[in-house]
Amino acid sequence: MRLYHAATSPFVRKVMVLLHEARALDRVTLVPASGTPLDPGTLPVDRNPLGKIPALERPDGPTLYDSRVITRYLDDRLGAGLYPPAPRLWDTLVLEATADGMADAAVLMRYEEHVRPAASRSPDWSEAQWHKIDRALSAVEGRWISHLHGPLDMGQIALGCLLGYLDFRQPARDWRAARPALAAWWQAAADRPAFRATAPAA
Ligand SMILES: N[C@@H](CCC(=O)N[C@@H](CS)C(=O)NCC(=O)O)C(=O)O
Repeated sequence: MRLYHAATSPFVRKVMVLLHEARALDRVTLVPASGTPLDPGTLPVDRNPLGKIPALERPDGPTLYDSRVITRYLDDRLGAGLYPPAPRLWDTLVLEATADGMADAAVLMRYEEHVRPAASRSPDWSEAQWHKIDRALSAVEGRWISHLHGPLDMGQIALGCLLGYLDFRQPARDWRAARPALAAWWQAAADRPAFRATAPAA
């Protein structure tokens, strides 16, 4: 299998953490890819018409894309056990969707602040993306802490990837301030070898 990869992407990191946890890194060749909506660069637009990574070339069918599709596929193929049976599955999927939604907002902020030409940037629009993240982090602090302390699943992994991305790209925003339980969870979880080996780097 070939994974289109960038070390800064929170979505690619989800796939990499899964591969580490499943001890299956040797099953995938990493293909460096980078670009933006304004300049797709080496993003695999011929493999994913949306021009986004991660994308996974596989031997048994067309290229897969969207991190949630790839992680479901690899979990099934590798028997990683990171999607539990229902009914816990529904919580895992909602947590993963919440974390991915925050990552979408954080990536849009990054594009707004660093890719869009300076003259047409909108601080209000960026701030509106941050509000989504802020609201969702408070929802996690309010209702997801007991799930976070259960068995490792893709919801927790997606959340860790998002929190790592916030520390990497938005260090001035103190997301920990009013969220002591979430901060404590991430401090411990970030020490897992799979998270340590995949921390974002410029
Ligand atoms: N929903 C997608 C989001 C992937 C995504 O936004 N990837 C970013 C990198 S972090 C990207 O490829 N951006 C290029 C673009 O938007 O043109 C997923 O879960 O895979």
